[in-house]
Amino acid sequence: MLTFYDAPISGNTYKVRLLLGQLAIPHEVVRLDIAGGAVRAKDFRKVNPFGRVPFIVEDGFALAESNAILLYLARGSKLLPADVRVQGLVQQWMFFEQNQVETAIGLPRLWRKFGAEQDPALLEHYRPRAVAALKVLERHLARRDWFVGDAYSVADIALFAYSQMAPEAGHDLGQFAAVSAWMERVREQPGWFALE
Ligand SMILES: N[C@@H](CCC(=O)N[C@@H](CS)C(=O)NCC(=O)O)C(=O)O
Repeated sequence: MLTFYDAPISGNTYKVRLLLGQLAIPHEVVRLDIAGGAVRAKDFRKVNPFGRVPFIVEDGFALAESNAILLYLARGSKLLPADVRVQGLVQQWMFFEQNQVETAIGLPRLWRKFGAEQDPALLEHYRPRAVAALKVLERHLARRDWFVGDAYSVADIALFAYSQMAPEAGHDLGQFAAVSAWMERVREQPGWFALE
């Protein structure tokens, strides 16, 4: 049995929730309260030394990091084609997501939406980085429907999670027509559901 340690609000857990739903993978959910500190609690750290969600355990095999979890769970499915070069490109975009998109959009979104600390200097630090990342996505999607090849893959799931939050982080997606059109295509995928 697969156990999925989940929490609402998080874009990283949303990626895994979406994939589990779209691939109809049987699992049980342990829902943790991030704001209440459950993810950093001693008991959870015993199970998951990373002290973060998402996290999965399958028959004693434990895995952290949202994109590693997506790649593991999608193996052999239409969301992760077998071709090694296709997989290389999927991983390229998933590393880019963690490195350039997730923090630059996710942190300002968290601060603005949930009223946490709002250090103007930090917001200014992340703003150009998020815009630069969105421009990379925009240029890539200008002539393509999907990030890799001609089909929806785990790369699209990974990149959708935080780029959809750009407006909540203070960015106008009106300037990113190709990204906006791609988001609509993602929303039309069977089994898609919105982030809570
Ligand atoms: N790079 C990790 C990031 C995991 C992460 O930062 N998770 C956040 C939620 S998005 C978390 O567990 N926060 C709990 C806390 O900081 O107490 C991934 O992709 O899974």
